[in-house]
Amino acid sequence: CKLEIAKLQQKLKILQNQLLLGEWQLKDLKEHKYYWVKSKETKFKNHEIEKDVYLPTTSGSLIVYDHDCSAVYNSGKTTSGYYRVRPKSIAEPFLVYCDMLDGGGWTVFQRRSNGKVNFNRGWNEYKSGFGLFQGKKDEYWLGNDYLHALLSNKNNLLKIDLMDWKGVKKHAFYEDFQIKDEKDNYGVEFGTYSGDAGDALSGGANFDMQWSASHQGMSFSTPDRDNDRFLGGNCATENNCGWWFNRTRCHAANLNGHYYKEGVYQGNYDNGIIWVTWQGFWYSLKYTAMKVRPPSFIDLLGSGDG
Ligand SMILES: [Ca+2]
Repeated sequence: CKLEIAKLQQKLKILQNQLLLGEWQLKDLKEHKYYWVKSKETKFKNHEIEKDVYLPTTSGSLIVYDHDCSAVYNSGKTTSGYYRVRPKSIAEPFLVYCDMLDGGGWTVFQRRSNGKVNFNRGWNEYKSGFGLFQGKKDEYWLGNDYLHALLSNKNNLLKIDLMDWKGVKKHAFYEDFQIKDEKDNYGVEFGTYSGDAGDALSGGANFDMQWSASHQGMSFSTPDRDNDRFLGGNCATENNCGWWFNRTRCHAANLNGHYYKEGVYQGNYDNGIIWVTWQGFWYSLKYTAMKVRPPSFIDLLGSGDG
């Protein structure tokens, strides 16, 4: 009889644990609306009767994968979409788009595709991230703290996918991509370039441009936090975004710039979405994605998910 009671007590404990887990999951679902997508009921012209219907996303399960999208890929999930990952150096799991094409395992930390998300934001928003985390082409900045956590303690390959307004695609690879933590202003470092878009992160072809516009070793600046080398002002204010700006010329690549709805643009500042070694300062790109994965995944086809 004693044995039976002990068994029952054990069963009860298991059930209690399951209940606790269920409660936690329910709480999590309620608190994080990013598990749900709004269905677009724009059929109704009268806005008063527009309804927000919430549907589970493809990432609707509460599974948290280890570290990054390469771990998701290795676990057998080879469909592109939003997954929850938790790099070991950060306590809270976060949602991110995993690009499982292009060799698979890419963690996407930046995307521009339609100009719907405002990238003119301050330090804290770039720190913790902003944008939409629902659709395949949604625009977002993952957040500098998350990016730092993703990149820490290992080598990473950075791939940048670019597309112009004619649908022409180019890409750039950088080995050993790293960013520092907040106390070092999320300073960026990168290694050898390869690809067909040109090495804009290093500032372009001539020495003058490299001195003035290379992004190597630059701190992150935002309109409310001037960490650049431009003594006459704040590059982030001129360019309306956060980025790793340098001096005078500010940048040779800026993928967080203003989203112009055409390629060629004019203005007081060359503040579009720029990759200078491909389209110059006065052409704003239509699509960009910045993504990372461990170098062991290296895939030289470079077709991209863009
Ligand atoms: Ca400055």
